[in-house]
Amino acid sequence: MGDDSGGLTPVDKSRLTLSKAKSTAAGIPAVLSSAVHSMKKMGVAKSVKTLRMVNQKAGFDCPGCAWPDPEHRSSFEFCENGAKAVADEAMKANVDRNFFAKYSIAELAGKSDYWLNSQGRIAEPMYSNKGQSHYQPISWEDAFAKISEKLRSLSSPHKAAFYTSGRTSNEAAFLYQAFVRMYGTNNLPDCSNMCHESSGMALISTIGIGKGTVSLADFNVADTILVIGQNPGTNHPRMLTALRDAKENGANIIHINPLTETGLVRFKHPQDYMKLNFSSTKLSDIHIPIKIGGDAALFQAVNKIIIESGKIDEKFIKNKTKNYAQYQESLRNLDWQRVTQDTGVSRVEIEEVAELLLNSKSIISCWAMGLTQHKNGVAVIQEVVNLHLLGGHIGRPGAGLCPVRGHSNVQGNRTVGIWEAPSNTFIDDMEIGLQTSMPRKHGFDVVRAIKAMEQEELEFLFCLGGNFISATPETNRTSNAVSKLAMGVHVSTKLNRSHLVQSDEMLILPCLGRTEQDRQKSGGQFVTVENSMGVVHTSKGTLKPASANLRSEPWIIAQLAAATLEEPTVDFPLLVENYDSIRDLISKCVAGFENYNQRVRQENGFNLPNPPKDNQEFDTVDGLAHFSINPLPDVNLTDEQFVMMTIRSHDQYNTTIYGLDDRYRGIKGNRRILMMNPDDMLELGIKTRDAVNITSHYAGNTIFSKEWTVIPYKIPKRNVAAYFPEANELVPLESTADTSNTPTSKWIICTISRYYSALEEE
Ligand SMILES: Nc1nc2c(c(=O)[nH]1)N[C@H]1C(S)=C(S)[C@@H](COP(=O)(O)OP(=O)(O)OC[C@H]3O[C@@H](n4cnc5c(=O)[nH]c(N)nc54)[C@H](O)[C@@H]3O)O[C@H]1N2
Ligand SMILES: Nc1nc2c(c(=O)[nH]1)N[C@H]1C(S)=C(S)[C@@H](COP(=O)(O)OP(=O)(O)OC[C@H]3O[C@@H](n4cnc5c(=O)[nH]c(N)nc54)[C@H](O)[C@@H]3O)O[C@H]1N2
Ligand SMILES: [Mo]
Repeated sequence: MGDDSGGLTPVDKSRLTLSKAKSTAAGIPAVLSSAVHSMKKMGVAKSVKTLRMVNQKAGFDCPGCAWPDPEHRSSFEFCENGAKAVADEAMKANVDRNFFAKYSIAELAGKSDYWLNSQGRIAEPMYSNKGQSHYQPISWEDAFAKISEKLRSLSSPHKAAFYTSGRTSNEAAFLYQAFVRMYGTNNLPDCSNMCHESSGMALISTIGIGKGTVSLADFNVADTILVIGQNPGTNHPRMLTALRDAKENGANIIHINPLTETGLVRFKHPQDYMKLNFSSTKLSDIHIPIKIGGDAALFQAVNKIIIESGKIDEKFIKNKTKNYAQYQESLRNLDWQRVTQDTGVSRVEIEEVAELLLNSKSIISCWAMGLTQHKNGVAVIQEVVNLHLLGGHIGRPGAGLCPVRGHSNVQGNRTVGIWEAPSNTFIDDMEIGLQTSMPRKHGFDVVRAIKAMEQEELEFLFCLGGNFISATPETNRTSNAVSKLAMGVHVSTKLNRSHLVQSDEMLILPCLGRTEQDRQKSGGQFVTVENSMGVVHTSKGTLKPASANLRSEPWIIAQLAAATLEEPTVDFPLLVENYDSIRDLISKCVAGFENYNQRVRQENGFNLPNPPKDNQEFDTVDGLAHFSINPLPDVNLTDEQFVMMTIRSHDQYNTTIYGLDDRYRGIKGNRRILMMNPDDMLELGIKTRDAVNITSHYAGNTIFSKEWTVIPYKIPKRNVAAYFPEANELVPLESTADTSNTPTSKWIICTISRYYSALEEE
């Protein structure tokens, strides 16, 4: 393995400038930044009109993230990054047949992600066959004919895989999984596999539901809120409003993160500027600068202190939980020296955190990728669950678990069946609702799908959104695997790298985005989505579609199903004439969606059932919540090794790069950078802006990547950080979390050496 091409992600560079990381998030710079972004892309009038519809009751759900909307909304219910996401979708459809005639696929592959995205919306369906240098236009009809012919010709339905990225509506996701299962496979890998899969696994096994247990109102009455492995200032900016309100109501906030992360230091609400209130709120009371991977040790230590203090909820533990005695026993001999070594945090600091927690009447724990993308992703989240079980901090006002989801409907996608490992109950209900039989054998998740492509067990990949090549690990290896496929189909809004790594035949099908009007035979349609807190509500696009040749995702799936399935028991195209019919079918097939059409039209939508949150009930095998006992992970590094986390900058949405600046961290103009502790730099004799090579190591294999620019950053020693997706070439495909199989994108063991340019070597 390993080549020295610098990987498959060409980078854009302007001049790298460095400044001090910001201490205050949002405020006027954020308002300005979003205004500039949207106005550049949309023009002033369209910007104002569009941004006023974001997250309003009659408008569309922000495609930015899954954070819920408050019941009493302001006219300004979006954030800087939501505005960027909206503006990005509202671009002109310049990526048309002329564009593809001008640039060959090879030329496009040489462009950066930033350049690709900034070309505009894709205007019409495109096709390329093996050996062709350029994409050619194709009619929708011919596109479906080609795809269905391929699907019908495969020797088994299991030779095909169907990926989903989490922006898809409930209506599209439901139809999609119904089609795929009627076709005959559960090969439904999705972005969750790389995201919150560890959360789902940890929560199902302990509290009986794979979702969080709090609502927005709980933030107002919580005593203490933990924010663990998450950067809300950049990735969930509207969460800062909830944290500020919580703080004003007296909550303490504890931030556990190797980095300080701007939003959690100080926060100014953009709206306060409108009211001329210039004060900012200090958000986190305690910041624990944990070493990457140290969280399990931290939580075991905290839980041990809580148990030994005797301040536990004995009644809850006795009546509602299992395995407490074993858990207590497992912590008896916890090794403090190991704890302080693994966490990089002193015993005094840990005791301070534990003290605050054991005196809190209600605790909320929020987390994101800093916990899930680790080898012990499931186990470490179970340790957070243990904390909540000790104090009965679940299913009461102000208390509960809060995995903060990423993509705006990723949670809804799972609820309506996007899962390669469906439960028998789910399939039973689908079979009854659709009067058909469906496969039960579990399918491939993302990592297994890539390996199956490598082995030529898969021949066909359909992607409903997303950017498979750039989001997945080990870019070179994954690209090689994908190029072995007979056909790749991408339903997309914007051009991305996945369109440029060629399978034998390739199709790009351009679709409507969340912000655009969707008209079907019966008239204008809305879709529905589920936010991070289990509320299902409507979303209705208001903008004129970027091109007349775009189609809605439900329409695309329906046409494909009609062209492919022999004798479907439902008339897919008829369902799409009026999305109410799709929702009626969901009512019949998926638990919790009774009277869907009626309930989703209520003012704030409706809550899906959530037994732990609603009644402190746990839908596990024995009806009890489970304490989990997990050994600490091995986080030892040798003298030469570093551990790298791959994180998001402030100017990107996953693989969509809006710009080259990471404003809050003070890093501008270059994304191929490596953040390093200044003491480590001194030890290695590396100066600011020196170029280095990075080699990642896993199970005896190495991956080499050259020329990364080092910058000093406040990060624990021997920890380094680089940006996703540039660093994905270094994430080993084999390195995944136990049980959830999520790539360990926050734990990449690597070594670092000086890079000498050809000139220097001479
Ligand atoms: N603007 C914008 N919004 C987004 C996205 C985007 O790209 N841009 N992406 C969306 C998606 S899909 C998702 S999943 C979310 C992602 O939201 P986040 O999870 O906030 O995203 P990351 O940048 O991956 O940040 C992970 C954080 O975990 C910390 N961390 C890393 N390793 C560890 C560790 O071992 N322990 C602890 N305690 N912390 C650690 C990092 O320092 C970083 O602050 O955001 C969603 N929202
Ligand atoms: N190293 C590393 N890798 C990671 C992560 C990490 O932290 N580090 N994070 C992981 C996480 S949390 C996630 S969720 C995945 C994200 O993986 P994906 O969801 O696959 O990636 P995105 O970048 O969100 O997808 C962007 C593309 O989606 C398309 N798109 C946008 N809107 C729409 C729409 O409305 N409909 C359709 N059909 N297409 C649309 C556009 O063409 C755009 O180019 O990446 C994962 N990969
Ligand atoms: Mo995600």
